[in-house]
Amino acid sequence: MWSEQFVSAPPEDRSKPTLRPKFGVLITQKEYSMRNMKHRMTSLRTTLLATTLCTLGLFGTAHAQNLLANGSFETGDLTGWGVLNPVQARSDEGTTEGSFAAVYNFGNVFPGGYLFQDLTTIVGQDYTVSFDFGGFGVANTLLLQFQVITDPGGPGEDFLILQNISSTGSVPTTFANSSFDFTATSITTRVGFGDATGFGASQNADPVLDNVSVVSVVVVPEPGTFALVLSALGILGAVIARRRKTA
Ligand SMILES: [Ca+2]
Ligand SMILES: [Ca+2]
Repeated sequence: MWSEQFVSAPPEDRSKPTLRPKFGVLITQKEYSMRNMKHRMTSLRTTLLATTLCTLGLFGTAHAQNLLANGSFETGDLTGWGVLNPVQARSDEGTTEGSFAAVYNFGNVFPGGYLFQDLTTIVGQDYTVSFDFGGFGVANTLLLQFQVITDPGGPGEDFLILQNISSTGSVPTTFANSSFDFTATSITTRVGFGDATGFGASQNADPVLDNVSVVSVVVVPEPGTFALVLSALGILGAVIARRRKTA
């Protein structure tokens, strides 16, 4: 940082050379003022850049995070999911992401397979669920029942979303993306996908699910992130205050 004590020239005599012992060079008061201003502007730009990177980087990461475990079934099994009735992770009936998808009713067993995950959610927070669903096999109508349940197993248990999505069986599987928004009303929210296809339509055809994600719509910074950003903003404020004071 430049030291004011080495500048002795009065304001009305800005062309007078002034010795700055630290660097052993002569500069005028005007040059000194310009260098000093340039240094302060560089500090201000650095602080602004740091604040912007901090905000975009840390907040952006929070926004993109999939709250589901193994949402694309790429472990090759159903790790992370609760499973009722027959569902398998398979690689031979089509996928939209990676090498595996969840296949219901493979081998013409009894239909009614169900996958679910219970997520920790923030009351009042908006979330988006996205997934790809298709039917594999003969051209029957296959149904996937999509559920979002608040407070599963608790006194406030209720459906936030209950929606059947249909697909017609084909080879290869034709997938379509679905996306739903919900606002959490409890600290636990269940996202479930059930095979609602009737027994006859399940013969020689299978519902296939892949690429499932749940993300927060509005970014929720963690306390540590908030402190970091506030700290950066504090430095920015101090730099601006200093500039005003010395201008
Ligand atoms: Ca996959
Ligand atoms: Ca089947």
